[in-house]
Amino acid sequence: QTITEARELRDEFQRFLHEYEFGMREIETKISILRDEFAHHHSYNPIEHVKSRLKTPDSIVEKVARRGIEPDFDSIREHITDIAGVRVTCSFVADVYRLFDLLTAQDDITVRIVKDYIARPKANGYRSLHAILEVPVFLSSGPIMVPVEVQFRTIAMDFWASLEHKIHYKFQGQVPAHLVDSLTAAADAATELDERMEQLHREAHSTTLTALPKPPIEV
Ligand code: 0O2
Repeated sequence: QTITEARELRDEFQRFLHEYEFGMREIETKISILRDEFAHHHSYNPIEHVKSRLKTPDSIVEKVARRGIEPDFDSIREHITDIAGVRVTCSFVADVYRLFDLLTAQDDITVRIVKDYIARPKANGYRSLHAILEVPVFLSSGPIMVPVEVQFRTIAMDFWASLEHKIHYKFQGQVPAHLVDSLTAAADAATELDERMEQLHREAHSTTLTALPKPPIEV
């Protein structure tokens, strides 16, 4: 292979990754507009934080090999849909579904896959709402549709998933049984906490000032 061909391949790979970065930015913008609109017009912020990441070239190569995908750009585009990822952490489960509904109702968004691990948690207790969304990106050569994996979850789900991920990584997938059991129990506790916090939030909002006891009148 000549140096020119190697450079062409490098440029093509950079263009390939840029497509995902632009798609990710489109989704980030949509989410930040929703967040600002909520804050200004509903005096409520349903989003705690948003985190985005692009899969590293190493991680893409590893997935291509693990899944037996043809190592060309078209096959990777077709089969790997989580190169761009955005994680939206909300306060409550109701906010997770509200955000999902608002984002997926937008005309330019196409919903490719939805995996509701909140309605049906994974065996280890993992909960989150996953969606592969396609968003248009307008390049100088014309528009393209870019898939972005959006994960919606609550703070409690995020806390659990982040610790589980670290434990999984530390034991390279071979997590001792007693830790697996503890993690599953912790996932149940996180679910209960989500329910109690949401209930509390609803009660606080349905309690109007007039329903509160009046402070004594000072004379
Ligand atoms: P990262 O670094 O977060 O991107 P696959 O993508 O092939 O591994 P699948 O079935 O296509 O799996 O996707 P799925 O089930 O929608 O989940 C993929 C992503 O969800 C993972 O990405 C994690 O971010 C998260 N996830 C799924 N299951 C678990 C779990 O049991 N524990 C934790 N902590 N996270 C989970 P990556 O690529 O593994 O990692």
